[in-house]
Amino acid sequence: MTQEQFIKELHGIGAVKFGEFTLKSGKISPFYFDLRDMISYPELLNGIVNLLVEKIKDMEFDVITGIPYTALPIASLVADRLQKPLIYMRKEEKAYGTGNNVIGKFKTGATCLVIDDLITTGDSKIETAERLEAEGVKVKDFVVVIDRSYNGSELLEKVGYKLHSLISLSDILEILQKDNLIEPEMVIKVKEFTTALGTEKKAKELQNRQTQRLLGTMQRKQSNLIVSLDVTTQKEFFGILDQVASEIVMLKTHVDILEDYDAEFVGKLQKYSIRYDFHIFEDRKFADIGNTVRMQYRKGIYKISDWAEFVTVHLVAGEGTISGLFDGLEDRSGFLLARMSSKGNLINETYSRKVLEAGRKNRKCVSGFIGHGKDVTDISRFKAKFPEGMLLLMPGVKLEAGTDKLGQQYITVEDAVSGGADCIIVGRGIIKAQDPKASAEIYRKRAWDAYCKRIGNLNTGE
Ligand code: 5IU
Repeated sequence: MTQEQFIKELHGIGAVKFGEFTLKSGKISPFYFDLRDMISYPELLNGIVNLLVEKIKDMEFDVITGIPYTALPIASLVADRLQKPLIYMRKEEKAYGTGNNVIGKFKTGATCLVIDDLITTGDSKIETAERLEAEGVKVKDFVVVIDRSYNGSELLEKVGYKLHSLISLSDILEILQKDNLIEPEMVIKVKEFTTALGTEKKAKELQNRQTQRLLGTMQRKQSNLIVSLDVTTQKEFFGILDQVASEIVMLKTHVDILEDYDAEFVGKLQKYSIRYDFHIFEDRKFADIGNTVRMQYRKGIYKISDWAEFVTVHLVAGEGTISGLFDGLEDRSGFLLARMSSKGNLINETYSRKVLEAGRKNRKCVSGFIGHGKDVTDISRFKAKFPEGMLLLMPGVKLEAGTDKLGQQYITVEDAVSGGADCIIVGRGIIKAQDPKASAEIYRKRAWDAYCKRIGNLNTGE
């Protein structure tokens, strides 16, 4: 069987599908590969074994394995053909390194060739290799049927493994397109999707630990809502927090607004943040020279750096502000003001661009930017200039567009998020509502739906 025939057969039995598929993460993928049924087509199975044997025959190894379930029957046929011993790992793992997780006989230190059906990111291959190695089996080569990864082979190579594949996603697209088995529009969709996958993966590698934590919390809580709790007494503060805590990914504070701030405030707030799983974000808008902001952040009555994981930073004084704030501090990160929501603010295009550039240069302690825009197009264009992996937080958001009497300008939740906001910051829309709890629920749901829609169409997960 040639590679071309093989691809067409796979397509023929529905092992390679194109359309709209909802992944476990909720994201929508334009393609779906599932090789499980292949074992029921003897001719196809024979073809794949031939292709694998051809690929493998000159490699050096002592034993062979397939990752259960899909690849195990295939590996056993290949082992038989090459007259090599077969072993396999239990799917349900016992304790690591007890020697009980591998079924079959092998000498400790034996080199094992690993067969699998697909590779997506490479992460699970590395995990498999580590599990095998913990049982005394050495891994050098992986052979997969379909490589649908963005840079799986590079990733494996970095940690000392070699990836071989029979066909790649682009082989499949090429063959199916040649015979009009796939629409050109679908080919474009798939290509865009995989590029986004690569971009997303690359972005993840670029994000600092605080950004990754924030994104993790967003997924756990299914929330990209930040509530801005601008009130003047602790009673009001915790009264509202009680109602909104379960809905938010982050709480934005202006600690200096509180008239009755005391030594207990911070401890109490931190208890909430742990219990309800949200981050603390002090909107202090540090703007002075490095030496001064350093003291403003760490000293004084508030000692903000002790408790605020994220803070806002103006870059008007230059990059020294960033160094002054974050040098020598771990697990702290800033959001730089790249645009503001208030009418007549003095930030122009050039300033905004320079802020984005400074963020790129200071990734270790910058998680993203605060920004705004007049409509979806304006926001998308602004977001397009962001350094990879950086987040956009957007204030000036309400259920309905409008303004307040002091120049605040609001756009809707949907416009903010579909344009590119990763999180929305909402103050009065929630805290002045009749029922802050119900209101926070509505904002969270609307913002999260819009976020999933945007991310799902552009990017992919596993
Ligand atoms: N905030 C803005 N606009 C900005 C920046 C911060 O509104 O450009 I930078 C703050 C001010 C307030 C909150 O604390 O976000 C928004 O509150 P309202 O949703 O109540 O307008």
